[in-house]
Amino acid sequence: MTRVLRLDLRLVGLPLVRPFRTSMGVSTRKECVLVRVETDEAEGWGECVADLEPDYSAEWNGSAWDAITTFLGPALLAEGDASSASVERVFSPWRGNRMAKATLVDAVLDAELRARGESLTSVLGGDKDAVVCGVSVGITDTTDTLREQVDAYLAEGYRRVKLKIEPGIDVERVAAIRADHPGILLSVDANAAYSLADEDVFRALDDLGLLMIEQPLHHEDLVDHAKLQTRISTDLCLDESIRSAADARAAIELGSCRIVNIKQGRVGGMLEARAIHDVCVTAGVPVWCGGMLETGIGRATNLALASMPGFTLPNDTSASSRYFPEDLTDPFVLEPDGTMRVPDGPGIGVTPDPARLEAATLRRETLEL
Ligand code: SMG
Ligand code: MG
Repeated sequence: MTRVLRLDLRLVGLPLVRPFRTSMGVSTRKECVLVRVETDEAEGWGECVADLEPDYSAEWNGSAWDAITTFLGPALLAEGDASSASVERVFSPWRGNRMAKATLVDAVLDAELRARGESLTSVLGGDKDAVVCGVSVGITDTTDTLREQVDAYLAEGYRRVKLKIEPGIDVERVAAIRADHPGILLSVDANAAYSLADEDVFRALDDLGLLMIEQPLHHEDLVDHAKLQTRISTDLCLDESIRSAADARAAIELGSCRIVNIKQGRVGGMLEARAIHDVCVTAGVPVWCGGMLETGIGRATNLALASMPGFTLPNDTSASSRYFPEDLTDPFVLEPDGTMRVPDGPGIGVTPDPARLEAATLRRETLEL
């Protein structure tokens, strides 16, 4: 029996080292909700992957804050046995709000594992102590700027480059990078910016030897993705369209993708992420861990996820220095071989630096029993 005694919410803000432009717009800073849960046994941390605006998903920082303070947090405090075994049931009366739910699921799981002295990676059955890292490169003003950024990331050791694309800034750019680096693992991510009418773009991309094309079509679509997958040979990967293990099953059965990007924060937390992993492994579909520009808290959680056996492709788990002048935790670094070590301390294995956390805090609220 574990009781949750207290939830400390913070909205934190950090500058990004450089603007990150995608087909959805430009991010110049990171803001996210962090929750510290205190149980009668330990503390645990969870980071929400919602952003400043509801663009990547319908959730945003304001909705996540409200969902946690109005519904999810009070329900957790009222629950006699708030453990990873019960938390999904506690949240089941409310639909959606998966990013908000993930924050608390992950925090409760972290506290539970810290109390038991077990690491998240060991409990998930992780089979690697370091994971292979890729980097996601935003849309730039010019092809030369993109070239410079890609060259610098490759020099750091990243083992896969993912280029953000949008209609009009796609084939030519990607072809230029492919010409510069014929042998690298290269992929693209459209964040749902295209439709089936753009078949010419996909046919041209199909000739560039890409590892995958990520979320080319509408975020709620599975059927058109299945049609597109029959028309090109490059593997499609779904990100936004996969919100649950049920979505993953549907996408795989329909043939909408051959690869799945798992973001635990998008799907309601680590338990649902594990369920998606299991669906994909059973179906022989490779998975990898996506990123939401997380601080060190979310990064540690993601690294544990990416240590699971089905994660066989490079992950969007880049170094702290790729995102922030200064992270909230000790910085995560890229090893010279392009891997990152999976924390193996109790729980997610990291906590925020108190002074840096304080300096980054924009808003706070405490919920107590
Ligand atoms: O965390 O390295 C990261 C960012 C990876 O490209 C990335 N994320 O669609 O996969 C994606 C995007 C979502 C965030 S865009 C603000
Ligand atoms: Mg994506």
